[in-house]
Amino acid sequence: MANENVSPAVTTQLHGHVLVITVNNPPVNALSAAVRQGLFAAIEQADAEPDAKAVLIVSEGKTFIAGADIREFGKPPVLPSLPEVCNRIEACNKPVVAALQGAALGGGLEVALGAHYRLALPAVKVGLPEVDLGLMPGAGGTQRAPRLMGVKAAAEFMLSGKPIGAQAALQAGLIDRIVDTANAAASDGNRPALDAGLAYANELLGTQATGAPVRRVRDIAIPDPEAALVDLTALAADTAKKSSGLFSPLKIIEAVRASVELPFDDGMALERRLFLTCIDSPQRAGLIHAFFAEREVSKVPEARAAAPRAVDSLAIIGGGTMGAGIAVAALDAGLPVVMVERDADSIARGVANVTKVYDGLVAKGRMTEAQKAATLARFKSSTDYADLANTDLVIEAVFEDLAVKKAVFQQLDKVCKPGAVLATNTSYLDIDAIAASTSRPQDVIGLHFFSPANIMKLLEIVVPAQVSADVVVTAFELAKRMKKVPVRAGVCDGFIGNRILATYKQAADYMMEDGASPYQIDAAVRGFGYPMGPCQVTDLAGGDIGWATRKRRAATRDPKARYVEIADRICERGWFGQKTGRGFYLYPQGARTGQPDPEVLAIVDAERAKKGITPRSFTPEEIMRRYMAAMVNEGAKVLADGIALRPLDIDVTFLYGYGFPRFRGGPMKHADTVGLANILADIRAFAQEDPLFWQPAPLLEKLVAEGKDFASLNQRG
Ligand code: 3H9
Repeated sequence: MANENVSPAVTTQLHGHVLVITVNNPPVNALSAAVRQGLFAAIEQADAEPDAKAVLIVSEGKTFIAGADIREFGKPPVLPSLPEVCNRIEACNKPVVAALQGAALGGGLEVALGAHYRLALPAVKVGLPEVDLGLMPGAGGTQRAPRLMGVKAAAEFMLSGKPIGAQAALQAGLIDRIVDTANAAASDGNRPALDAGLAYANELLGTQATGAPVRRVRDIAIPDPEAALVDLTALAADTAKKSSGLFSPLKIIEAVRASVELPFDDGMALERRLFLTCIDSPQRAGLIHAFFAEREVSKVPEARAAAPRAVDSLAIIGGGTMGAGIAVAALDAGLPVVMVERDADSIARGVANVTKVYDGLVAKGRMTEAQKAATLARFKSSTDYADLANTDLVIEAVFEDLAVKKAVFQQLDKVCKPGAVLATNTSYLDIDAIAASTSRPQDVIGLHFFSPANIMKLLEIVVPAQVSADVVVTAFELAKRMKKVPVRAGVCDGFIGNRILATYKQAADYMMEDGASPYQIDAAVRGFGYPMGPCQVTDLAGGDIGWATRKRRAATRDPKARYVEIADRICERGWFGQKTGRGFYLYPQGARTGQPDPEVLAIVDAERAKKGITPRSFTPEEIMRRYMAAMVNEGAKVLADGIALRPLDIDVTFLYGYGFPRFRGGPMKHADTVGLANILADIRAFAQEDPLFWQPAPLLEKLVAEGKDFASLNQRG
């Protein structure tokens, strides 16, 4: 029988007595309408075709099926729905085998659970990651997985969202067998899943005189239902505590509970209802926005214009916290690294900073001594710039001072080979000026890592005026190797993240002076979904850092601008946060969680009295409206200045560098959710009190006037 297209994305072909259904919907075989329609029609065909005694579902490409097509969510539904497709597969009266390769995720795994037999290639990853998108499995996963895996294990699998490998899937009962790819590949070139699937289907047919039986997961009894309900109650209590405001985790437990308490079809109906409430939740919109945004950030104009330079060696100038963190990130990416410091003592400290990280990993059992030795074998240290003559990419991470940095770049200009990429890790200095201090500004770029650089995912790639496109692309490539999330930024004081941060911290300072305590501000920010409030972050990072910046900027500060001195008063007492045992909070005996400090409240009171301010009260909602209005307003200015390419670049910056709650999608997505007209109305109201600080961004005014949102500025590639 010839290959038949049952839909644009699904074909069928009879191989002997096995009807092979092939899904082909690049790049990841997401279950868009054409795939659902095709699968449904193909099963109908299988039931009707007398020559077909068994059915095999396989996919083209690297991935079995990555799940529902998440671009369709929020749009009008197209039939058949995925649960209908999975039920139709299960209802097939001929045995259906699913042959999994690559990833079988979400709806992809649910299709496989609708089949009667499942085999997998050894490298397969299976998972129900819907929770990461603010969703729950919605095509039978919550009803079928518990029947195969056991209730508690299935609930935990869905709550974690983490995929598991073939062995674990076999042990959990999610798949029936793992195929030895060595044999399968030998039998026929590049389609091991097809070969293995055909072999399995024929084997099933061969052993049964009457044809192989269909085995439907829906018919499996839930093991030990009473114990399962006790487990679920405990899991629900634990999840309510840990899921910090997330909507879908408790819905997952509710649906799994239905698998124990209700007949299968009623459980499916409840799953559908709960799934649709998740689809309607703004958290789903925020999390799916984050999913696409973190993939879009790498699509920058330079990527279309140039290829990356080869980077086989890397050097770091400076062995402080930042330099050492970057060195570790580069070593972890498999690169050979040279660290350069100005003298023997400094380089010894730098090397110790790097070694300390690996010692910690060994102590925690996350690395063996042998692995540590192998990693450190790629790490060299030096006090001589001449050792950089052959290095492909150099990252400067010295003291944050323009003159010091320029001096380093002049040295690099002398010793580095032509074509070497010269990067600075400055967090706010003028990179155009640094580039201009060399004879090769086309090779100079900013790589702004966040501390600790070996842990934090964000990397701002700061693009000065004269840098060549291939250097920008090289930086993106390096970010990928280092498993960082890169965001393209333009040159200005603070780039995207720290520039916006400076503004909303100011808004927080004003509220503090006007009546909100540091503890109320932190609590409101945590209530919004951040892991920590701004005063806690200051205490963690060290209050002296911001203090130094404020002192440096004092001379250039607009004398008309409001300036709050509370943080200065705290720093003047030597209270720099956790490292000194007190800051905004008290940290008795090295405690990591701070306690409110009455003396800090007294300082706040004294500052208010000094300025004649009668404190007023702020609700958490009022605090967040001001905090977010300041963030969004500055974000709009950053966009208009071309510092960020698109609103989504700002979103990703804050998700990965500043702890912004992912379920809100980022500050610009959040602004769209709240409504730009509402944000602008707030800014105009606040401007009555302080017109200098609360100047509405012209871009925000324009979007509101045109009835548009920030999403309209996110071009998708
Ligand atoms: C679900 O299944 C709900 C059901 O339970 C119930 C329904 C009723 N849809 O990541 P990559 C795009 S919820 C649409 O760079 P990789 C992606 O945007 C779903 N598009 O590749 C990118 O596009 P572009 C549960 C998708 O090799 C391109 O494919 N499933 C989808 O690094 C390549 O992606 C998940 O949550 C999708 N589902 O990683 C799995 N997935 O080229 C989500 C990807 O325009 N997907 N795209 O930038 C993944 O985890 C990874 O994509 C995967 C491949 C591991 C599969």
